[in-house]
Amino acid sequence: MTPQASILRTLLRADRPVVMAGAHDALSARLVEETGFDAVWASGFAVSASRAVPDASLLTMTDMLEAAQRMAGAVTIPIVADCDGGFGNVINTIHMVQVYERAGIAALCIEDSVFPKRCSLYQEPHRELVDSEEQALKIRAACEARREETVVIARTEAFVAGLGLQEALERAVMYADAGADAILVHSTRETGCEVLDFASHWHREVPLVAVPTTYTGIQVDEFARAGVRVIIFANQAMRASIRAMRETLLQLRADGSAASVEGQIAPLIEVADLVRLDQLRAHERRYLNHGLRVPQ
Ligand code: SPV
Ligand code: MG
Repeated sequence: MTPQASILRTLLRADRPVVMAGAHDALSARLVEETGFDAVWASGFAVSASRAVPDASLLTMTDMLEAAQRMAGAVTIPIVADCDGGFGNVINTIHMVQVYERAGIAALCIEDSVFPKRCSLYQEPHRELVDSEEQALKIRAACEARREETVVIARTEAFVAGLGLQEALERAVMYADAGADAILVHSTRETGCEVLDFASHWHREVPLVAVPTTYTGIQVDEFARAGVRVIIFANQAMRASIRAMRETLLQLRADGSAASVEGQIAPLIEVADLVRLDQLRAHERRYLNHGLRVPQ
């Protein structure tokens, strides 16, 4: 049994919103945990960016699993893995559930984009979705493939594909009937109108999840009041790191001295704390100070 999956299930039943943040590697996942988020979103967009490729099914399931697994190794809070469309058809999805579950990932988010996918945030003239019956079967198969309490989140891209509220609701109902533990309704509008409208029409117990990347003006509490129980800040940390690295590098290039950036970057002690240098020191004291030497 994955304890993180039961932690997440308890959070989903709780009386307050569940707030997650996206990570792209173990270090960013640890920052997500240290800053008090409930869970880590292993973002396909961010993991792809960290490998300097677009979020377009260029990385394999193994690549994505490895990234999520590294995150899981660095934190105690649940990892919610962005599994795109299950990395293929229903058979690929079943295999995916089995390997992700064995890796201790608490939750899997499966969307109705066709393979190869294009990130929802990319402008696409014709965005195609998997047929709703086929996708519902995929969700059912994912749920049935579980041996543990792994949370299955079904995500619909109906709004992103321009198919409107009715299609979004119909798909969400089908996915909930297929056994999904939560429904992620995605939207890339600049206002949260699609998601809030959807929430006002959602009368099932199955909790709703939103990813407010483009509709930035809505507070967590406002989402919660509207009936959206889970909020994912999917890529802000990764985008912040790009800005910070670029500015620091530009300054170093311009000034030619490390002093020019020292005051604006993480002090070395912060890096040491993040990588748990104290644990290394404790192990050295315990195992290397009795005649053993640190290998050179
Ligand atoms: C991700 O973070 O990879 C997501 C959210 O799936 S989005 O980028 O908006 O598609
Ligand atoms: Mg994604």
